[in-house]
Amino acid sequence: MGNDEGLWRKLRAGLARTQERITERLGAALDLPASLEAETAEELEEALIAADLGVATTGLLIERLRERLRRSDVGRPERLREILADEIERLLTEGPAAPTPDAGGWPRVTLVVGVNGAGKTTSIAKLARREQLAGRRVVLAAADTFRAAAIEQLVLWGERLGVEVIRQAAGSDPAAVVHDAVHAARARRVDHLIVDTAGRLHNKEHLMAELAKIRRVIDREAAGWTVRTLLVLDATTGQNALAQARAFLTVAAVDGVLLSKLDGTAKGGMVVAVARELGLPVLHLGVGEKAEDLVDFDPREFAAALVR
Ligand SMILES: Nc1nc2c(ncn2[C@@H]2O[C@H](COP(=O)(O)OP(=O)(O)OP(=O)(O)O)[C@@H](O)[C@H]2O)c(=O)[nH]1
Ligand SMILES: [Mg+2]
Repeated sequence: MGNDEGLWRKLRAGLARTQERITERLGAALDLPASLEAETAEELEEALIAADLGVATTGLLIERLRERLRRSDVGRPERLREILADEIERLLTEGPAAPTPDAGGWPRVTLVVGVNGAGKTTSIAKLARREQLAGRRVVLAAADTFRAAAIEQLVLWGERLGVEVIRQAAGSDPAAVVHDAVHAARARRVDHLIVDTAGRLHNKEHLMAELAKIRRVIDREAAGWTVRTLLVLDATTGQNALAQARAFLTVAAVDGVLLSKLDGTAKGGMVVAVARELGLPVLHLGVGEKAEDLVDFDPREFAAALVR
């Protein structure tokens, strides 16, 4: 599904704070014909680290900019801004080809994981909306049975969107909810079953055991379906989100990341850090609290929006 121009405008607006932070430090330097004076390089480095690109990635980026500028003595007055966007795009696209959001066959199950408050439930509503717009049938499973309010929140989204939510009482076995949901999805010939999970359980072992149990039920009951685990990370938590992601990766295998709350944070560089430092493909960006506020990730658009 192509990205709507309005959403990219929204993403650019969302990234404005990151972009301002980068450009206000560098001012005119970014618009000069390519040159990287020591002072500019230092400012740029600070700005990129402040945007949460990560120290290692920032170092690599500065190194590549220098090298590129050394080589580009061909006389074409490239602006530093363009070269920077180019190199950020390169950082995001090198390495093994990232799966696109719709790669793999249908029907599919997406297990949505992430720590408390990361934006899982809201993001599920956005993903459901995205599927509706693509003409696909979707069912949601309220497998975060840890809190009654979590179930209610998903049910409310289901009512708003006109999407069925499979639920049981709070405190029931999440794997049993998923079992029911797979059967409901099959009976209704649904294309995509999206599963909400609890971010916090009593401890890491408990969480790991629960996710593994859900996964076993899916593998058994939805044999032959495409199964994806999508990790939701809150961009506003910066480097802390990376640490949380690393912890999560010890609990469950993850296929891709949805980075939420990119609207109005100055930490847009998180997208680069997730891709580089976790080696996980970024598939979607959350840019608001409404069901429409989801953008499929595009490295070129993103890099341009970051340094504009
Ligand atoms: N601005 C903004 N807010 C968001 C975004 N995504 C989620 N939120 C808000 O973040 C808060 C937490 O979102 P939830 O979807 O409830 O997060 P969760 O991971 O399901 O939380 P738990 O169920 O408590 O683990 C809510 O107030 C959402 O409206 C986003 O992309 N942008
Ligand atoms: Mg939730």
